[in-house]
Amino acid sequence: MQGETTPVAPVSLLGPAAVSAWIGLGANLGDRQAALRTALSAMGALPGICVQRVSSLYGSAPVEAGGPDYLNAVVQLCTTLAPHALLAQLQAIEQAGGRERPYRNAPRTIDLDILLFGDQVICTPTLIVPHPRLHERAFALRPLAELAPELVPAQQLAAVAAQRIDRVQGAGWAL
Ligand code: PH2
Ligand code: MG
Ligand code: MG
Repeated sequence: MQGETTPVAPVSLLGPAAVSAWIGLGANLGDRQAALRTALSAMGALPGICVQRVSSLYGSAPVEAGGPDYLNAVVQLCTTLAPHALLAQLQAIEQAGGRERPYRNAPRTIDLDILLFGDQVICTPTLIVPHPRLHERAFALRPLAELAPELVPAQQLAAVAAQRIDRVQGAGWAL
């Protein structure tokens, strides 16, 4: 029936303490697809993390930012890491991917954002979860809704419908 969704089971190879974390990936400089692929395999190689599911790739117009179009995706991780430890690991992957931060929302080789961390609400100087701008960004909501429609209210998707975003057809991640 329309509107009905199946909740994502908290499956984990890491034991009962593992939590589902939803990571937004974005890149708009260099070989964007290679950067997302490299970040995905780096995440999967970390102790305490397993990659559960990967959305399609989406091409999107920059939102509140300049530069070339982005390639975006969302990945569901299962992790035993604490939120700030996960953040540190994601930042290390960004660093290894040549991420530079000359100004806010500057074009970037790779951006990895924690969108959701289980059902936790976190508000610290270095990490806010749920991501504070998740609800206003089609480039995060659309791939998240592809993986977990129950997490994205239809009215949030409707509110960002004017933002240009297209699912990449064909080879996609070419994993
Ligand atoms: N990231 C931003 C700002 N704007 N626009 C798109 N389309 N995709 C992004 O990943 C993105 C953005 C800041 O992180
Ligand atoms: Mg971001
Ligand atoms: Mg970021």
